[in-house]
Amino acid sequence: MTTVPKNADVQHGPALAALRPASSDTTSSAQSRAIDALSTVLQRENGRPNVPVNGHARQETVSVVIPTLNEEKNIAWVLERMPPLVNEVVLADGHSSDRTIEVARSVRPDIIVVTQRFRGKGDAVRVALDAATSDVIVMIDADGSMDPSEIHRYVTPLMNGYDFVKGSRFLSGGGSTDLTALRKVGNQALVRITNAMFLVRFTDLCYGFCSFRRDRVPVLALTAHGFEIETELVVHALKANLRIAEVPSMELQRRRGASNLRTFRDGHRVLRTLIRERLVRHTRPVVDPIDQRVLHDWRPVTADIHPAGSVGQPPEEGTLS
Ligand SMILES: Nc1nc2c(ncn2[C@@H]2O[C@H](COP(=O)(O)OP(=O)(O)OP(=O)(O)O)[C@@H](O)[C@H]2O)c(=O)[nH]1
Ligand SMILES: [Mg+2]
Repeated sequence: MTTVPKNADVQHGPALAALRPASSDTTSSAQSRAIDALSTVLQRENGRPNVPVNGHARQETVSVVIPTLNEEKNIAWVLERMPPLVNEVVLADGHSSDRTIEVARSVRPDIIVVTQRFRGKGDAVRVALDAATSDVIVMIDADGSMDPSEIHRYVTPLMNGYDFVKGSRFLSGGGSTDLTALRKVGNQALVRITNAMFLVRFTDLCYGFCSFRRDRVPVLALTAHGFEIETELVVHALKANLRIAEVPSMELQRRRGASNLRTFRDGHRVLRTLIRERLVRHTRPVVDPIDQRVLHDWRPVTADIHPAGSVGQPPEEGTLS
């Protein structure tokens, strides 16, 4: 049985940090390869294989969640590149009018397909999270702009003490061949606003490649319907005091088909989310205020408990206790 070196993050943490320059816009494939190599070592030493639970070794499992809206030309590329560490794929479809689901099932027959209730990427993600069953969730787009071969970067930090991992196109080793000048400026402005509002130092914001432990989903308390889900995930992770890591990621151009994002409409939704989140202190109210009238309408307590005097009395003879 492989033993788990408890201090592996201490051993390798400085090495990872040394590979990561303080801030940079440049792309360095050498550094990216070095981070990947180190991730592989971490994975082998104290990653997924053996996590002791109650004295027994247990394998951690990984679900990949993919929102899709008319991605029949791209979904096969994504599914074919799933690394072996992925146990489960959940596809959350937005009532695609093309053959997205058919193609997905033909490439990966064990895929779990759920159909979202309403509209928008956020709604789809929330439905997919209800269906996922693994310990770790990785969220990835279906248009081929995010490379599944990077998934291990999102899983390794979770095995080393982090709760939430977000991809960044602006860390050394990351980059984008997809961002237009307008979107780049808009994203950077939103990053700066987020950093100023929440006193953090993120390098990226509007990017949906991320991962987290499934047992953290309740504290993430997601409500977003559209593309602002990515912002809500990050801000709620911050407010819930989760330990957050950023890893470099290379964004590619969507392979085929049209984007669903509208720069100004969705940028505005992200900004509104940030302002609302800054004004509301907690992700969820610590105390639920219950109105007296509501209390009056609820099932009376006497329906559920023994009548006074019956508690502790022995059952009558001949009755089953
Ligand atoms: N289920 C579902 N998926 C959606 C919806 N809108 C977008 N998606 C998916 O969410 C992912 C991201 O959407 P994109 O349209 O690529 O948006 P984007 O990546 O921000 O924009 P581009 O960079 O232009 O591609 C893709 O996998 C889409 O298929 C939706 O309403 N429902
Ligand atoms: Mg895209």
